[in-house]
Order: sequence, then C-alpha cells, then structure tokens
Amino acid sequence: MKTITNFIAVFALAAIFTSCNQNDEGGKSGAMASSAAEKVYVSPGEHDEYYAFLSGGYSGNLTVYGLPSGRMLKEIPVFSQFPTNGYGYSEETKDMLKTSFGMVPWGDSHHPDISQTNGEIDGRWIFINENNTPRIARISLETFETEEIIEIPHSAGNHSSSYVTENTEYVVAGTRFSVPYPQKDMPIDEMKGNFRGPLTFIAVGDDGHMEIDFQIDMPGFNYDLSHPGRGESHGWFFFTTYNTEESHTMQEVNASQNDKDFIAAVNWKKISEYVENGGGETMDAEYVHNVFDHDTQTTISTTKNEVLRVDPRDIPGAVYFMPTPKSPHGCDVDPSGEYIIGNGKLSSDLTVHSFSKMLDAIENEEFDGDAYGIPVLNFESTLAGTVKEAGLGPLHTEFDDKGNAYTTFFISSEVVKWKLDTWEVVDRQPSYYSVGHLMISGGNSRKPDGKYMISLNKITKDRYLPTGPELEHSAQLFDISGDKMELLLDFPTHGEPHYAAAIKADKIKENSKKIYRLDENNHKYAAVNESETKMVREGNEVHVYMTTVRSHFAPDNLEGIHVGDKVYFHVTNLEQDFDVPHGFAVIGANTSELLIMPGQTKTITWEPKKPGVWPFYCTDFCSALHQEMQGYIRVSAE
Ligand code: CUK
Ligand code: CUA
Repeated sequence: MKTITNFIAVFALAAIFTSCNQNDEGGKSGAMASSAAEKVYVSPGEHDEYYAFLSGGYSGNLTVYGLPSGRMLKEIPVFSQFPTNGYGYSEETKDMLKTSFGMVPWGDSHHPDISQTNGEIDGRWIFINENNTPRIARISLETFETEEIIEIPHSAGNHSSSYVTENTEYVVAGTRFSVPYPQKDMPIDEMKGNFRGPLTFIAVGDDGHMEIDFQIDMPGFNYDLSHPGRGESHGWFFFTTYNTEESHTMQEVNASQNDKDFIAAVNWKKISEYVENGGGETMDAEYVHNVFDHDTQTTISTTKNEVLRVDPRDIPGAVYFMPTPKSPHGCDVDPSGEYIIGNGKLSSDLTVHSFSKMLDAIENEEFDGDAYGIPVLNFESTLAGTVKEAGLGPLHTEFDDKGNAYTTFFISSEVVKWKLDTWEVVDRQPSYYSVGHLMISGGNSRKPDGKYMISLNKITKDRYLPTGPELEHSAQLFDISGDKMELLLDFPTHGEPHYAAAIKADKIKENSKKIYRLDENNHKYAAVNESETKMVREGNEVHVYMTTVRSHFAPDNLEGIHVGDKVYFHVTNLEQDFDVPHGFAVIGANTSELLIMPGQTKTITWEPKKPGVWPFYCTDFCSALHQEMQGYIRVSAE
C-alpha cells in the first residue's frame, strides 16, 4: 500500500512540475540571447567543432549533427529502409536487415556509443542497439555507413546496449523483457523462476568485426541499462534491473513492490578467461549476422545456430547484485571508475555505490543472502553516498572534466549538476520538456570534454512553430564550461533521440572518406566503362549493366523486355569527382530509387506490369544537363 501512495505522490508532483514549466517561457532576454547566439554561430562555410550522433529512436536510424550550431549534417540509415539512398531496398544492402524472423525493415534504435581506446573515444566506429528485434549495428566513421549488424539471440528488448568496454574489447547486449531461455510455449503466469534474462557479450575485432563470445544466464529480471567500468573498475560491467519481483503483469503495484531492485556487477574479465579455458556450454540459438563487404559492395549474410551459455553460479566471483532503491533506470560510472550511480526513477534521491567498497564487501562476504544463487551485497556496505532530494524521476547521469555529475530528471523536467564526493547539488536548469538522456562529449568515458551538454527531451510542446498534432522531438544545447549551465539553443531531432554520442570534429574529419575508386570496384555486375554496358537475359530475369556519368545513362534505350520479367538495373557511377552522385528511378518502381556515389555500383529490381514505353531518369540534380539524364524502356506483352 505504501508503494501505491508513493507512486501517486510522485505523479501528483509531476503534474505540478509540468505545469510550472509551461508557465515559464524559458526564453532569453536581450543580452543573454545575443551572447548565446554568438556561442552557437558558425559562419557560413565554417565547420562545427563537434560531431554529435543522435539515436533516431523509432526511425531506426542515427542522425549526425554539428555542434554548437545544431545543424543536421546527415541521417545514417541503420535498422530501417531509407528511400533517400535506397539503403535496405537495393540488392546490395537489403540483406543488412535480414534476421532469424526474416527481413525486418524497421527498428527502434536507442543508444549510440563510440569505440574507445584506453577509455577515450577514438572515432573509429559507432555502435547502436536495436531494441525491438534485438540487434547491434556497427557504423564506420570513415564512410558514415552501416557496415555490420548482428542479431542477439535469446534476447527480448535489447535495451541495455550498445555500450563498449574501455578498449572496445566487447559491446554488450541485454534483455529488457525476461523470457523462456530457450524460447518455448508455456503459461505466462508461470514466469516467476522460469524466465531468464541472458546478457550477451559480443567481442569486437581490430577491424571492428563482431562475434558473440558468450551469453550469461541471469535470473529473469528486466535488465534495463548498463555501463562498463572505467580505470580501476575496467573489467566489470554494471547493469540496472527492475521488476525483480518477476511479475508478469506490469500494473505498477505488481512490479514495484520491492523497495530495492539490483545493479548487477558482472566481472566480464573473469568470465572471458573462464570461456577461454573451455568453460561454458553451447546451446541452440538461431541468429543472423550481416556484414557489408566493401570489395564486392554486397552484404554477406550468415545464419548461425549456436551460442555459448555460461552459468554465473559456476564461476565464483563472476556476478554480484547491489541493492539499489526504487526501480533504477540509468546506470552510470564516473570517469575515475570509482562511482556507480543508480538512478531510481521512482525516487528523488540518487544512490551512489563505491567500486572499492564493493570489492571490500565481496572480500569480507558482506552479503544479505542471494538471488537465485547470486550473492546480494549488503546495501550499506557498497554505499558511497546519496544525492538527496535532487529532483523527481532521475534517469541518466553524465560527467564533466571537473568532478561534476549531471543528472536528468524526467518528472521535474530539469538537469541537475552535483559534485562527486560531496554529493551536493550545485546548479539546476529546467529542460523543455521532460528530459530523458543527456550527453556530454566523452561524458561516458575516462576523458569527458566538459564544454557542451545536450539534453534529449521527450516532449516538445511549444518550442517550435506548430506542425499539427505530431511534433518532432527536441534537443537543447547547454554551455557547461562555467559554474552555471547556460542554455544556448533548441533544435529539433528526427525520431526520438534516446541517447547520443559526440566527438571533437578533428578526431574524425580528416579520415572521412571522400570517394570510392572505380579501379577498386569489384562488384559482380559493375560496368566500369561504357564499353562494358550490356543487357543479359537469364530466363525471366534481365540484368542491365548500366553506367551513368554527366549527363547520360548508357544504355539509355532498352527494348526486348516483357511483362512478367524481373529487371535488375545494375548502375555504376563513372564519376571520379567528389560529391557527384547520380540517382536512378523508374516509373512504377515498387522498391525505391537509387543514389549511386562516384565509383559505386548499386542495383534495384523492377517488374514491369504494363506494356508501353516507360521512362527512367536521374533523381539527383547533378549538372546543368540533369534534366537530360533520362531513358526509355520498351515493354512488350508477355
Ligand atoms: S532510454 Cu531507451 S526508453 Cu532512458 Cu536509454 Cu529512452
Ligand atoms: Cu545525374 Cu542528375
């Protein structure tokens, strides 16, 4: 009953806070606004200081912004088909979206994380998780293209992902919904004690290649978010849990009975050694692993059928639970690696655990029993401190380079700055409205930048010109270099920006690839000069080897095609000038258009439905004679 009352209290307060925010305009008056304007102004032709990568949430993609300007530079398609450049539609890329459930052309992306070396973000790749049909993608920060997607078997709701360890040894995946492990048909109300929550560790090679190394068979709780250890706690990974009640119905009364849930502390180094020495057992698992091969410009898709399961109870010292109050959501580790912050989303306090106290408590066996055979550490034994009454509904914390932490409060709609070690609140700023994650460049690594913070807000309301009932989400840029946070800019985002990652532009911009070389094009259907163009019939399939260069296609008149044929247009862009893509679209296409970058070959299929003479054309305005880039296809009856 007490829990219910607390819950109602929290939401009643939420209503008050929300209405306060709406009365406050959050605008800037004269002098302040002009100083903010100067700080975000990037002159025409100049570049931004940072790249920021924002998750696209239910768009399934990743968007790239420049900071401090807030200009959107690019949308990178990851888990969703993307008509703008044909990703997921073209023959070369559609297998990137293959899963054990078949082609899944949409995803829900949450948490991007940049690869690291020695605990610092290094700008090689960015990883992002898919929550709905559990997957992890790796995107190259040289090409800004999705290069690899691996499905996570036995997971349901891959939310506590895709965070990387200090040297990108592993990227992790979890399961937000506990499930039968392996899946089977059984009564839902027999969940308690029978469902499991496997956590998956995916090894990342020097070339970025991902392989599932092992899966830890954990009790059937909901594994919500995670964070790797840093510095002294490198070798550990921390996961928040909720619904440790294992209730199968989520009416808040059922799932929030326990005053405390757990942070699971996983010693992955120990488990990794155990596995290297032959530990663990293989179990059936069906999952698909897709890799884009730059040489042949095609996706290599492999179906796998087993995974290595480890039982943490077989490995002494591998996993512990730290009790953490009020359904913790975010789990964050400070740059030194000493403090582990659990944000109890139904609380007004923040719980800070100490890594060194945790090790002492393990050593001295200060346990309060166990949960399914996993030792539960005594709450007081690991507690470093509490940030008291900081706000309502804490979700996520990041850090600057001066020993400060910044926590978002969803319900009271604000970002609160507080001091590590003393736990005192030193500043707070409202967010418009209801912030989820926040992001500081390098703020989840050993070396945060401490210059800008962005709050990623869940509710937009009145921040922009109205656009009907559906509004884009909103991010806000703050200057955090001084004592007080200063709001500089609002900018709209595409899809829901759950989380973001940012990096100094000079760490990657020199490596950004400019062009695909024609002499390195080993695509099976490439025509690397006009003399190689042709039309080849194989039964009902017609392969057209086509080239495009300013300002014509070759061939540009096609005859001998019939209703009932399946035509493959393999289009090679012969340009070797930077930034001259050509497009290709054909009337009645039921897939997409193509956007072909110089040096590349891309393919779409077309199944003509009606006899006649039908046009195709270039969709990208490429020269003064762009409108002349056209052709005809004569289609005869079957
Ligand atoms: S999150 Cu995914 S529900 Cu707090 Cu990381 Cu937005
Ligand atoms: Cu090529 Cu327009």
